[in-house]
Amino acid sequence: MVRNILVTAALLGGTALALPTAEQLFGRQAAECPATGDVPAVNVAKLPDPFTFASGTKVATKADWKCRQQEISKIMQQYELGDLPPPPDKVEATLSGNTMSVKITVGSNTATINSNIKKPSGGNGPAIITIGGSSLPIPGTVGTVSFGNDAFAQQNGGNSRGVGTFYNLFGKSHSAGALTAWAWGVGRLIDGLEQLGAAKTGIDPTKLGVTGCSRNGKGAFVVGALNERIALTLPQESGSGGAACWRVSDSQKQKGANIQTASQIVGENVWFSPRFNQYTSRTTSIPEDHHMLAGLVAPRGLFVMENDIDWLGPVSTTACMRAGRLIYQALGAPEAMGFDLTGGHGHCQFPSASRSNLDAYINKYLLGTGTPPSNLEKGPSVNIADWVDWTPPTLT
Ligand code: MCU
Repeated sequence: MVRNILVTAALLGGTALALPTAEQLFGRQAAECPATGDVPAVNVAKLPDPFTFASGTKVATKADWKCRQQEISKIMQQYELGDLPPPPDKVEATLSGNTMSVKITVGSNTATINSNIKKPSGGNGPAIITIGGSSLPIPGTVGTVSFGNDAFAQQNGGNSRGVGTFYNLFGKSHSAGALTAWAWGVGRLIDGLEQLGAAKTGIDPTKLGVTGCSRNGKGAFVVGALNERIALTLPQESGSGGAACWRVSDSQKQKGANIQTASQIVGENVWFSPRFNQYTSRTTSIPEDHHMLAGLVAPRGLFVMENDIDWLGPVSTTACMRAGRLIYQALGAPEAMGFDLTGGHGHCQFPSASRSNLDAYINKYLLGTGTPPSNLEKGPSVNIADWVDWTPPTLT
């Protein structure tokens, strides 16, 4: 693999090559963590403990957490997301006007993705990658980079499984669901931005955010979780499959709520891997839940926006993301994750009441000014003891 050669050359102190990218460094770090094979199913009614490895070893340090994150990522891929492939053999990016074209080579297959770029007004500044567009009030000082997720992996009901650019590269029966496919595709857009550089694109590839709403909000969350190079993840009204936890949604459904559950979601669309199907009627057997999706983003910036719509699971998203914030607290970064559930507006219509909170996250993690409030949570009241029976450590 090209990547390994580059990493090896960099380790040997080769000067002819550019410094390794964040992804290459991350790959090197992976070698320092214990290898994770498949993790067996469990019987855990509450949200599984993020701070205990599958082996039973406790997470005590921030370095342990980096390894546990890699394990959690693998477990999520094993149970629901499908496999995230390694980086491709080759990426060749070009820029013509506002269009960035990224040609991707995987073995003998090639594909090109096109992205519309809007430069930040100040030049050489941050940008937000938009998954299928965005209704957020993105300030002019922050650019945008479009990702055409529908073409990359279709999300058009059960018959769209395996359709799109990702599956042209990896084969129709690849295990990745659409969310994972998009995460891989966004990784290639970031490769393209790194390769072209800020002088050409006007975008600093170390200051990237990602957003999307509803089904594309699930996408934004998974894109942020699986791409270390994203500084700020902004999922909007992602609901079930995003900010909601499968277990909490099942319990709310049993109490009579009209809420989307794992059993429903796998019949509606192809967001998840076919591997997930066997677990949706017994979500308590899954050794992860979506508080750990937030945990994969931690301690990078994460601002989760939700709406008061039953189908999205207001209690589920609030409880799930509170459990996620316990991970941020354990890492000593309580300001880096905020949760804002504001109702009284149409689905995916950003409410002005959330503006100051959104701005605080954009300012800190993309523009480098100010600090968001610590432990930001706005939502219905939940009793977290119903869902969490582990005690977060203080990671040193
Ligand atoms: C909240 O996202 C989805 C939801 O999961 C689906 O059940 C529903 O069909 O569509 C929502 C959506 O994407 O709305 C635009």
